[in-house]
Order: sequence, then structure tokens, then C-alpha cells
Amino acid sequence: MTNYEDVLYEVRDGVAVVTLNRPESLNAFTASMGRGLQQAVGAALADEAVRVIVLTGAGRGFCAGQDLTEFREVAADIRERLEQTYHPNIRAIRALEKPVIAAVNGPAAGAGLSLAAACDLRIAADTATFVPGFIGIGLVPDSGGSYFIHRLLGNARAFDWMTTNKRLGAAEALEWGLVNEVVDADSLAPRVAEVAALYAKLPTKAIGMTKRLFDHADTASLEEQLAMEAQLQQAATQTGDFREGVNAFLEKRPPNFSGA
Ligand code: T3D
Repeated sequence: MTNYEDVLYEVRDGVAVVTLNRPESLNAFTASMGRGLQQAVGAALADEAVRVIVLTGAGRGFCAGQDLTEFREVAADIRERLEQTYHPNIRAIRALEKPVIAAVNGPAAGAGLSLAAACDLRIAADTATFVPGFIGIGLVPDSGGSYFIHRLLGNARAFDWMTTNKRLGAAEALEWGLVNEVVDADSLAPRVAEVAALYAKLPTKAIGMTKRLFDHADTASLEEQLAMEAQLQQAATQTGDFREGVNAFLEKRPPNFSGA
């Protein structure tokens, strides 16, 4: 277990678990937590043995967004804070060509909601809640919140929710398509471990490229998307996992993907 600033990092069997670690404030986000998260995501990127990342929170919260005690004094330059503390983490999660699963164990508010939304999959405890937060203190969605929530929920629902600050329960979040799955709170860790173990045995490079394709599809024309599919499929055929997948099929055995 590595202890980065306000963030714990542990790798086991191809799964990196990144835990936001300020439980006394529901893991409210500070500048130091921003640095810690960057270090943890960087470590997961650099380690070829890591094939899937789980992001979760210590204690009863996932992440309550910006630590508002840092706003006691007038926030000097929010733009710079966003660029230094939040943006590198959001970019890193999207650029990471490995699946990132948010295990939402409790309240996800403000930038904490944005962080969960930036992940590839969200599995929530039935006790988790989702709170826009920003409008509650007169701010606009940030840290990718306007981008991801808009895409996940569609314009009408996203606008209604983000401007009225309704606290959303896990069941409704599932119904809205904000999360992939809801399990009872005691089953969250084992269920996330099960899903992560599955991803740790899949062809990691093809999953990473699928992630890149889906992000590209948000703004691309059909022609641009077809070109990128062809380019990445070409790259996929160069992987060991492509060869293993074809061989396993022809030899009538389960594939043993290495992630290479
Ligand atoms: O550049 C920039 O920095 C700008 C970026 C802004 C991005 C943002 O994230 S803006 C949005 C900031 N977040 C919020 O406004 C959410 C504030 N928190 C809440 O609304 C509620 O705490 C929750 C809905 C998240 C959870 O409610 P509940 O009832 O489950 O818990 P609680 O009792 O409110 O909170 C428990 C403790 O955590 C409590 O401390 P205490 O009284 O036990 O000592 C509370 O003060 C603390 N806490 C919760 N959220 C924050 C926080 N402390 C600091 N900052 C927080 N955001």
C-alpha cells in the first residue's frame, strides 16, 4: 500500500485500487488530494501489470467535491485552481487506456460527482447519493461535470438536475443511466472486486482503444469515426491478445489474455 497525499494506492492481481482518503469530510477534495490522485493515476499508467483501476472513497463518502473550508477566504483564482488540481486528473482518467471503475460507496457531490462521471463504469452502493452541489453555492458545474453529466443524462435531465441540486438516490441514478449497477452496501467491495477481476483478464489494449473510440465518437463525423476505427483496428491486430484470441478460438479453448 502506497500513501500518496490524501490518497491510498494498492495493486493486487492486476487491479489498482485508488482510495480518496479524507473520511472525516467525506473525502472533500483539497489541492493535496489533487496531487495525490495525480500520483496514483500516474503510477497506474506506468505499471504494465495494472490492467484496471478502481476509484473509491474511504469511510462513508465517495467524494464531497471541493473542500469548502478552503473557500473560507475569497477564492483567489479558481480558474488556476481548476487547471492545477482538477483538470489534470480528469484528463488523466480519460487518457488512461485502461478501464477505470468508480466504486461509489457514499455521497458523490460537486467535483466528486464529476470525478465519478469521468470514470468508465460506475458501480454504486444502494446507500450512495449523487448531489450536483455546484449550484448550491452559486457555482457552475466544473471538473468535466457539464461535459460528462450532459452526455450521460441528455440535455433536459442534466439541466434540470444540475440547476436544481436535487439529491439523487442510487436507485434513481440507475434508472437515469448515471450508474451501471447498484448493489447493497455490504456487497459493494466484493462486487467491484469481481468486475475488476474480470477486466483484469480481458484484452486491455483493445479496451483502452475502445475507450478512445467512444470519446472520439462524441464529436466526430461518421467519416472521421470510420477512419479512427480502421486505424485502431490495425493497431489491435498487432497485439498479442489478438493473436491469442484467434488461436484460442481455433483451438477451442478459453483465451488467456495477457494485456500485451
Ligand atoms: O477551483 C475550485 O476549487 C472550485 C471547484 C469547485 C468544485 C465543487 O466541488 S463545488 C461543490 C462543493 N461541494 C458541496 O457543495 C457539497 C457539500 N456537502 C454536502 O452538501 C453534504 O455534505 C453531502 C450532500 C455531500 C453529504 O451530506 P451528509 O448529510 O451525508 O453529510 P454531512 O453531515 O453534510 O457531512 C459530513 C461531514 O463532512 C461534515 O463535517 P462534520 O460536521 O462532521 O465535522 C461536513 O461539514 C463535511 N463535509 C461535507 N462536504 C464537505 C465537507 N467539508 C468540507 N467540504 C465539503 N465539500
